[in-house]
Amino acid sequence: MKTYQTEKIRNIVLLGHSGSGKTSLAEAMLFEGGVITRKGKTDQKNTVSDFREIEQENERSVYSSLLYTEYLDTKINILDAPGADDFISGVVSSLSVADTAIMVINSQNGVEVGTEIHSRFTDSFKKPVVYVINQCDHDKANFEKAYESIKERFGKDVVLAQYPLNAGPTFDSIIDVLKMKMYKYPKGGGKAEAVDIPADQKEHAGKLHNELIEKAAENDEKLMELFFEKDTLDEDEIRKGITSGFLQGSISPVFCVSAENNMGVGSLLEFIANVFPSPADVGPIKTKDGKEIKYDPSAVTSLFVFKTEYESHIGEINYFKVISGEVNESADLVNNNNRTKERLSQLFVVAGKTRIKIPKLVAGDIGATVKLKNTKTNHSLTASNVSFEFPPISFPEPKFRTAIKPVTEGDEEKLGEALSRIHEEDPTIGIEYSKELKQIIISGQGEHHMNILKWHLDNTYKIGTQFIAPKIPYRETITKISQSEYRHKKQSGGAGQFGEVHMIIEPYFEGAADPKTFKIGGKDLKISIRNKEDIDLPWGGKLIYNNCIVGGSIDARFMPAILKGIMEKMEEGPLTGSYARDIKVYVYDGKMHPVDSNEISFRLAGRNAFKEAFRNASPKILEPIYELEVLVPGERMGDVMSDLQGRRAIVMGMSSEKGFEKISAKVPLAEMNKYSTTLSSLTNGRALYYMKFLEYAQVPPDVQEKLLKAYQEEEEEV
Ligand SMILES: Nc1nc2c(ncn2[C@@H]2O[C@H](COP(=O)(O)OP(=O)(O)OP(=O)(O)O)[C@@H](O)[C@H]2O)c(=O)[nH]1
Ligand SMILES: [Mg+2]
Repeated sequence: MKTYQTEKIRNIVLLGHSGSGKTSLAEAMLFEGGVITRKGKTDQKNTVSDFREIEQENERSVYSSLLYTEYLDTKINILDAPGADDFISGVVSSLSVADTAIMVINSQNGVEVGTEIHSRFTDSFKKPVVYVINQCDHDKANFEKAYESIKERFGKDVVLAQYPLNAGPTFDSIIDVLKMKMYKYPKGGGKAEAVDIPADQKEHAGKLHNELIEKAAENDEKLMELFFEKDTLDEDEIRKGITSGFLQGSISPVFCVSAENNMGVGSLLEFIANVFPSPADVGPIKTKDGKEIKYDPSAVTSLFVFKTEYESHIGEINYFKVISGEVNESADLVNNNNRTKERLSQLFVVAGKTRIKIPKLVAGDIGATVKLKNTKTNHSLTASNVSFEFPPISFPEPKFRTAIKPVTEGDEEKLGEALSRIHEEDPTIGIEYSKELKQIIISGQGEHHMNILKWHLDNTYKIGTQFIAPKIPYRETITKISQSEYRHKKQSGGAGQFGEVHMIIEPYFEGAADPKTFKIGGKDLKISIRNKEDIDLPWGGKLIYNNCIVGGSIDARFMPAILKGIMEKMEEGPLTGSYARDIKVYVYDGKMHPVDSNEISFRLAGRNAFKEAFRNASPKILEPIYELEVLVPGERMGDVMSDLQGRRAIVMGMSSEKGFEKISAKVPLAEMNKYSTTLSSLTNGRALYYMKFLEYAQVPPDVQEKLLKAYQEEEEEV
């Protein structure tokens, strides 16, 4: 293949609800461009894009695929994203490098929940969107209804560029209101014959033509003047107006196709080549430190890796977009994220699993390379005379968690390696080896997502695993002041041990002043703080350690040992063995022995004094609370609300947003096990939700009771 120049490159991402026909459209685009000579089908497991075993087994896309086609001397890089919500990772990484999004709409259903989800991402990435109503050949096709749903949901910038004359099983003609022609397709699709618009459609087509002109003119002052002058615009002027509209995000044309029968695909490709912005048209990319890098082939070389995938026999394949300059085969670049040198010994243009070697890729193009040593998703590589980094893609937070363990003991290390690879390929999967919970916690977008992960462990990595209920990272704290004195003394044989510690503990609140006196046993106890250590605990919250020793009752050199003892108990709280937090400790008195006092003695005295004080300070268990946002179709609101009430949720607000009712709530993590599965079944998969850690809060008394009991039973078993 030849090297395409920046102006001759288009980068598109295919988005839309699962089953709308993205993979089929990609297949037709490759066929029309002559990249393939036979068109595959998803359900026959032979498309270029769904080449992975798991995709063929499921008959749907799971990961995004990079493909390309060539049309009108233009190279079109196509990223075919998966539609199912669980596989959002492929949508996000693809959008980070695409310059325009094509939202595929199923003509039977119009806007669906997948359309909604993906449009949230096109909004946040600020990418222009074109709507393609697919399956116009389907016997349940309803173009008008689908178009109305787009118009209703996405509003004023939506404008028709085409419409089908006879959507349904006899579909063969498209009226193009840009060119004011009708395209009549032969049976089996392919190259259309351009004919005059039939007389009975002329008026309707003419009206739509004017609407398109007005919308196109809106985006360019000069075009607007021209339009007022001649009361119309020619084809090229309309195209120019639409390109400007794309760049300003103020126009979204609508097309119609049948991907399956290959009708309308050629004219869509023509529009992509002629009207979609090239990387040269789009604004610069900002580096992490705010420097602007244009898609300029004559500038210094830089590229951004947006996806890493493993393939057996080959290893890691890194997919990248050239941001500036040119990348040549054998280029020596520097990975600026870890300052290591990388040689790009081979460059590829990619169509699914087919990789074609190419000597050079220029700014704006997308390709792949293999055998890099230390490079992964989100890394930036540049020529060695510069050292900037592009901001990483921010992937959505996981919202489904489970614990996993190998079936065979001893497979832990193998499992660890496999999981970290899986995370590299799909950054929306989180992996945490929790020392606290003594579990491997994996998290992702939903139950289906986790099942796909398990499939990989079974089939790709051949590691038998088992999902188990994930434990909750509880915390412990105290709710009132308490005092304790503890003497550690050991005198049997050899050197003795002696240490005595008196302490007061009280709950920590941000900004609260330190008291000067405490009432202990009916008496006022004066204290003065001689040294304060303000410790941010690694598991969240604070420990404030105050040395209030007067008159040298404990040597300053023993104070760190006492703290060590306290920390041991903070790490394994007295109630349930969970981490403790938000406590102030005042060590105000004690005793030493001239010979027997040493560090161990004071560590043990500190630890036990703290344990005793903790027990008497009305200790409480804290649980993680998450902020939850649920978007529900109005008619399912009642069911979703009553389910939330059963989960101890506190509803903070309700509002309407873009066709959904939005519920904001605070909810304990402990009650959210498998929420995505429940929500999906309550709403037929039509709801969305997001959750984020918010804070720790005290559990209600009945829950505390249950947790204490469960911990005691667990301890007795050991
Ligand atoms: N009749 C008809 N069926 C179509 C058309 N396009 C796709 N299909 C069918 O719709 C089903 C789903 O198509 P895909 O292309 O796999 O859909 P997708 O959008 O890639 O789905 P995900 O990968 O799950 O996001 C397949 O059975 C296709 O054969 C079309 O134009 N007409
Ligand atoms: Mg697909």
